[in-house]
Amino acid sequence: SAHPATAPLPSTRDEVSPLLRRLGVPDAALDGGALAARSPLDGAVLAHVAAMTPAEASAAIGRAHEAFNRWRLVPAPRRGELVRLFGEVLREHKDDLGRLVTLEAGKVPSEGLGEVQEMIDICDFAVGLSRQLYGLTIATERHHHRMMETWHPLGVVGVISAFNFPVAVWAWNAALAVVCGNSVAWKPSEKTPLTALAVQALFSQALRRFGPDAPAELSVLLLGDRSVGEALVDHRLVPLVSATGSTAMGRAVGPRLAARFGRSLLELGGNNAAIVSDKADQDLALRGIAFAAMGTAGQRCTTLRRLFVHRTVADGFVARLRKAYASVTVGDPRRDGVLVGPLIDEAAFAAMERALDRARAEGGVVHGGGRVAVGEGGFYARPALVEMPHQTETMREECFAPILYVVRYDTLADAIAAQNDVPQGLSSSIFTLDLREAELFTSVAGSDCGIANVNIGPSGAEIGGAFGGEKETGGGRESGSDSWKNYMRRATNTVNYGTTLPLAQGVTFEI
Ligand code: UN1
Repeated sequence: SAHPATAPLPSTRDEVSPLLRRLGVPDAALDGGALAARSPLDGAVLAHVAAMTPAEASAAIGRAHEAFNRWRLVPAPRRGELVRLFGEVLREHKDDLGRLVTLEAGKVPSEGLGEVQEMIDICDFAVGLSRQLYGLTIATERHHHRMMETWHPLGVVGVISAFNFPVAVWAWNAALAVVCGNSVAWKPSEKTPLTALAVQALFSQALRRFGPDAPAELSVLLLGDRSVGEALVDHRLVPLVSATGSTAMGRAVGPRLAARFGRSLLELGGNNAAIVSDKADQDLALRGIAFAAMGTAGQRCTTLRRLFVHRTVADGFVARLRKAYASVTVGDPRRDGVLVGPLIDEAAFAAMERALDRARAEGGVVHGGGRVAVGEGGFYARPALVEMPHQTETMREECFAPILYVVRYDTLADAIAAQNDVPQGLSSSIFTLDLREAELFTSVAGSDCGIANVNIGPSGAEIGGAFGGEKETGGGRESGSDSWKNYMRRATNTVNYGTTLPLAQGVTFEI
């Protein structure tokens, strides 16, 4: 329920308890633990949940491995039935879980609900997928032989998720992993343990509805600090870890996994750009850019951070953008009309201030920015639009806050080159009505990102496509398309149904 601008709001702590109860999180899980769960809305401590030790995490992973050994034998379409039931449970609890996302991650209500909708969507996708885990049949060179591919599950799939998509990222991974026959071990962000507990409770509900074929520990939750994440990454019974977070996190996780030949699926930093051509529909561009840059308070990995505007239209367009920036309502997301909620914590706000200071020193002109007073405990920032003379070093780094840098360009080739000239490669857009420009942007000589859009912003991807990016973004693809193959191993099977043994490549070997 939304609140008008002036009416007093209930404390986040009061609001969260009945929500958690309805979501099935036991009271005992919320008190006395070492990990404080806070709301970014007001900084209040919502609960103290128990943090695991690395040894406890390893033991839980062992139990998930036992669960995998049983689950892999359940036919895939039956496994899909579990995910269908989970989607049903999510639909029943969408409002409560969405609200919990608002309270714990600070998203505005439509984005909190939108995140749960993404979970439901990936469940639907995975249910269909459970009947489509297709392998190829391949022409063999030999008589009376058949060659084919079979896809098998991997084992315990580790999931490390970030605070900014505290529930959907797990679901993109888990829904696919489970229909593929894996179990899941989840290390959520320390900043969002409550949503993780709620999701785990909802998944357990689906397991109970499914019946005795479903192992109770098909999904285990590993709450705790970095050492728990390390226990997951180092565990020899975890063949794949899908990790979403900063490039720094990926640099720690990737090589550590590689050292034991574990697989990684990395979704790391984005530093996403959009190009506004002189041939753009400017109204459409303005709306797309405003959401992509300011939505989620700039805390999506797909958030728009760099804007390249054709010099001939830049003055007018930037003036309109400044107006949009000045008019957007920043505040407690539970209030009517608020589009931009808080940053996750004080450190995020400090990082934003530092980035703006550096941009100024590089010749940038900053519009907006600074703290907005909303109660006392939360860190609310006015989104900043920063006119830059050219693409500077500060612009090459991802700062997880609502800062949009604007640079003017003369030729599309220059704009594309500048867009690509950063270490990250997640998402990108062009706004143009010119067919040649649009096609060039999506061509091999265009954007180097995993996502390249035309006439929509870089954020807000649907689950149906493969999601992820290149370079320091980590190269992983999750969610739709054929991402499921990441959660399985491929076996090539050659079957001889003849009575002779012809060797490949014409080799003879008579005994
Ligand atoms: C993220 O920020 O971790 O495209 C992922 C989007 C969302 C995914 C964001 N579907 O913005």
